[in-house]
Amino acid sequence: MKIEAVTLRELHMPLVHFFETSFGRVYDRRTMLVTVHCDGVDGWGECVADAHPFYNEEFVDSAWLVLRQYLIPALLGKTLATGADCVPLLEKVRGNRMAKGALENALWEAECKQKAVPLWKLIGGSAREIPTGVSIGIQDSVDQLMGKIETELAAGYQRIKVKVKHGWDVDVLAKIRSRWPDILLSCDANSAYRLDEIDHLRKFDQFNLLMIEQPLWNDDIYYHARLQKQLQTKICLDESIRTVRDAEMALKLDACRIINIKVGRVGGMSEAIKIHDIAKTHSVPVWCGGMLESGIGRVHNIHLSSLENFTLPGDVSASQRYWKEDIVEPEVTVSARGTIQVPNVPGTGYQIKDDLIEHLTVRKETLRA
Ligand code: OSB
Ligand code: MG
Repeated sequence: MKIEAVTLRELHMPLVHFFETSFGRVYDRRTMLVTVHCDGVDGWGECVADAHPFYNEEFVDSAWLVLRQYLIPALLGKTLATGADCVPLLEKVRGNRMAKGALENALWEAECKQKAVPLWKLIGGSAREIPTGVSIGIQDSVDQLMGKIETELAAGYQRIKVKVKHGWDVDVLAKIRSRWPDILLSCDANSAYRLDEIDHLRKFDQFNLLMIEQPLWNDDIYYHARLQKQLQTKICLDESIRTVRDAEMALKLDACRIINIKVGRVGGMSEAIKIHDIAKTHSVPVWCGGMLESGIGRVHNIHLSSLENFTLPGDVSASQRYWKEDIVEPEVTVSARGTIQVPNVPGTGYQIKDDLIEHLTVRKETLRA
């Protein structure tokens, strides 16, 4: 694959419903797409960085800059045998994993199209369909949240995850559990708590949660290990796991008993696969997280989730939960059993809607070799 040119795009996509986490509420998504043009084949990747550096350090504008000034120039004109071969060429740039991941995933897509194999096969997956859940943000009222949970359960989703923060946690979980005693339920704090709140966090144990996701600092592993010793509920790390070394440290310290893998957060498919593999050797299950992706990132998440240790339902839900119209066709749909089919055709199994993408694009730049 000769990398002849790379196109960057920023899209503005209004969300069907606002999404609120412990770090704030969003009504729309500023997202970034990367297209690699290689020997007549285009591969697409989505940069999952947020509009603001609140989930982690990256944001759309920083990713745009680092891609155009450093990452894309490091690849232009190069001939690579595989998508994964870009990783050492991008290594000189520290961090900026969401920016790197968009580029790497675009190259994996170009590779699977060129080789005419399904993406899941190229990455070593096996599952024909994947179990899915939903992540439900903080709402204006508990009644509104209960209504949403009802809708998602009726749609078939296998696991409900709710966002928690101070003032929206124990009482809310108690209400959910009293109405639905047996559903798979988890919560995500996005780093809202501190270690001195251990007595408060121990109250979560009464709800038989599948996990509590990222209760403490976004960059911490050690104190999560201290917390895990005092909680019955399994800790799942999201923000803290940026590399396979982070995952190894967390597993060895017993800082988490479940890992959320986001392909963008860890810098692309190669690192995501390594984290999947190391968790498997520790018998720790993983699941695929989401970042309110458009169809392009969502489709990569679906293929990634076909690896065998993705045994828990992911945050990979149907397009229509997020967008009035998604930028891929067919849109991502979920069966009444809460599963998504992994397309078994060459490439990703989804087509890009060029006209809609053009319509949603607010910024575009092509860099050529
Ligand atoms: O922590 O998993 C998270 C969305 C934005 C930033 C962080 C997170 C999330 C989600 C949404 O939980 C998952 C999704 O539905 O895409
Ligand atoms: Mg999370």
